[in-house]
Amino acid sequence: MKVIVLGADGYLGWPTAMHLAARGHEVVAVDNYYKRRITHQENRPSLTEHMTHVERAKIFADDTGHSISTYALDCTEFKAMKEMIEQEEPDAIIHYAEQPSGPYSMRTYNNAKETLENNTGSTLALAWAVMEVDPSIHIVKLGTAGEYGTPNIDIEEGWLEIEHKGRKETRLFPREAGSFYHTTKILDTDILWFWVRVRGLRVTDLMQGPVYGMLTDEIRKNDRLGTTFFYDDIFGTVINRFCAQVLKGIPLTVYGKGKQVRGYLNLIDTLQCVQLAVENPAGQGELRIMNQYTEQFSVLEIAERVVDAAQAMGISDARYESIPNPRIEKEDHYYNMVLTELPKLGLKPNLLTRDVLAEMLERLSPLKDKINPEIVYPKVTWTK
Ligand code: USQ
Repeated sequence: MKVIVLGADGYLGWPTAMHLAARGHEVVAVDNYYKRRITHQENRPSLTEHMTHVERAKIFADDTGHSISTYALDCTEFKAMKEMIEQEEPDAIIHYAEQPSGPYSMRTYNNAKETLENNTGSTLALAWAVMEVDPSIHIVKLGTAGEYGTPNIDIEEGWLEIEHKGRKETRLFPREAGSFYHTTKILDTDILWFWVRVRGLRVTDLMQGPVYGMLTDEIRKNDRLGTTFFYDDIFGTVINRFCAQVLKGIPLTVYGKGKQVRGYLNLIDTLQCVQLAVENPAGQGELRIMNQYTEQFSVLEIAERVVDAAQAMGISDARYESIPNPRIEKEDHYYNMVLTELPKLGLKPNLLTRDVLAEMLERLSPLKDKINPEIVYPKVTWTK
């Protein structure tokens, strides 16, 4: 299949581009370096050095013979997006081109506005361009499990059958996000659902939990093809942060009680899931929503696993501590996200074992001196 990856310079986008190309798909990688810009502006660069997607595509082609064509293009620019899609005639477009950080979106009015405009703007430009060029192109949007919040009922895969005053209806599962970023993802889903209903687009929305890890088949073969790794308070996600913290001798920053539960997955499972979604497209006129994670953990369970893996490697002072929670979120709650669709399509989970954590820690170890303790402790709070 021919697949365009929007946001192909990023943590998930670049590994996805290589993964699909290595498995025989024709890949077009698109990015405007927005994430690079904001992470540098905030003095929170990736711990791993990474060349641009254009440079990495050249190395990948030299190594493997699989060429990936590249564009440096702003996905909120409708005209440029439309021309690129017209030119490339893809079967599917994977949409990662979004500002993905909750803390960033909560910091200033300008950060909130930028997140809103970038995320909903790119989604609308994509939907409209697909409507004008070819509505049979399958849009695969990376959504987030954070759209659902933490309801006191099981989280179904996108839809909920409701019985009200004796009548039945199936509606989008109620959404209640925990950050302004997550709220923009709810709006993205609504934008796509509107155009599915009105113009019969073909869309898959993947409700993904926090991702961890840095190694994929392609990256293992050549370090220079590596992806980004953020451990800081704004762009880092919890498992990656804890790995960097434990190496630097910083007690792991458990926010509040640490009983917050989410569904997590390894980077290589994101690649599996996205490949399964692309190769098994949604129907025309369908908004297919799939929950995307492999294991549920509380923050405390994660902290315990990271401490255990670190101690097994001889880091004897590894420990965690509870710090005041900078976010407004439930710290002790019911959580059960249904997971049936992706396993039905063939997802084989790679779990968060001691070996997996040990490998991450070993891989990060040579970068220990580059870890800046000044950007670890959270500075953005939800309350001011
Ligand atoms: N947490 C800690 N300590 C830390 C960092 C986080 O206890 O040092 C807690 C948070 O309070 C939260 C949980 O860990 O309860 C997850 O936080 P996170 O920062 O790893 O993830 P989150 O902000 O929810 O967002 C990340 C990605 C986002 C993606 C989302 C999936 O940044 O792009 O959409 O994971 S989900 O969380 O399912 O919405």
